[in-house]
Amino acid sequence: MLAKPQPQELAREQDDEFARAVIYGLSRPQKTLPCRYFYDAHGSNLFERITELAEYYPTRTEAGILAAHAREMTDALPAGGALIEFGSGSSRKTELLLDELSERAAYVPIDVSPDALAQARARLAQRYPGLDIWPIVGDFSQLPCLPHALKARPKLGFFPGSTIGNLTPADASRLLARFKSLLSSEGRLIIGIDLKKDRAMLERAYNDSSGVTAAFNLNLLARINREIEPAFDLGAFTHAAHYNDREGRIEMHLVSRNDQRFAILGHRFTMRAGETIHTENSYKYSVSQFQALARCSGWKPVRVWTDPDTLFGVHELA
Ligand code: AVJ
Repeated sequence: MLAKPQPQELAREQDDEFARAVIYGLSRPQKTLPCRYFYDAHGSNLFERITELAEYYPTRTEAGILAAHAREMTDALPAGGALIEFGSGSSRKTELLLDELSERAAYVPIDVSPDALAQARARLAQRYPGLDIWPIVGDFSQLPCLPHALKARPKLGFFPGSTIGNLTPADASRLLARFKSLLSSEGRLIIGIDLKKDRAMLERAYNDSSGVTAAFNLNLLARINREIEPAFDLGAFTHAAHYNDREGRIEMHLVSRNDQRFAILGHRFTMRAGETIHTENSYKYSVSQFQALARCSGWKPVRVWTDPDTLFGVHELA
């Protein structure tokens, strides 16, 4: 019989997974690193700072849309229902919906970080004393099982922040289909996605003048240095972000300043001056493009709310 893994072994397993993903990504012709590893404690702080930048419009614009239309977004969920949030993090934006829902619904935040869940739960329990909170530690993309007591309830999914924009359209469609099976046939989904717009405004949002996005991008290498081994000279890389018009996405890269070599756990890598590590995609969708993607995934688009400048879209799918 296998012994139950001890916490230390679990941590080791996660390290191994990180190291394996890094070595795999850096071994490809176009070097890549998965963007989910941006969010260690440092990276999460840097991302918080990004959301407050003048140039980074998505977070505040989406919050404005949620605040203006929370009543409509939640009106389809009957009393006794459950609001299920995928990748809830600090659950800040959720308060805009809970202000309407807390008297009649349960809240199920799903997140990989137990700390973030515990903090959010403590804050929400204070603010909404009657709210029934069922945190689930897990990766929303791996479709955790809902507690039995929740399965039969009417469900409203919530996936804000344009997080789905990190996925290719094919992967995004698969994720939407998985959400559909978790939320069952009567369920609805409120999902935020950044809209296509003028290239200059998009590129400003990912090349801010205070260099916070650059620090966020470089933190991926700093994290490898901290958690795997000190492999990178951070001064030998620069941040670059550009809009790829053909693919409809912002791409973030780390550009090698010169010819260099480095090794990670005995695996040797070389880079030429100007060669890049592709670290993130952030896809942008017009309203009709996103609705088409939703339809392909088995959802019916119901309503969409945007801000007055049509920078960001919040969709209701049924
Ligand atoms: C959290 C994925 C929505 O793509 O805009 C912000 C991440 N990267 N600045 C985005 C991000 C650089 C963000 N998402």
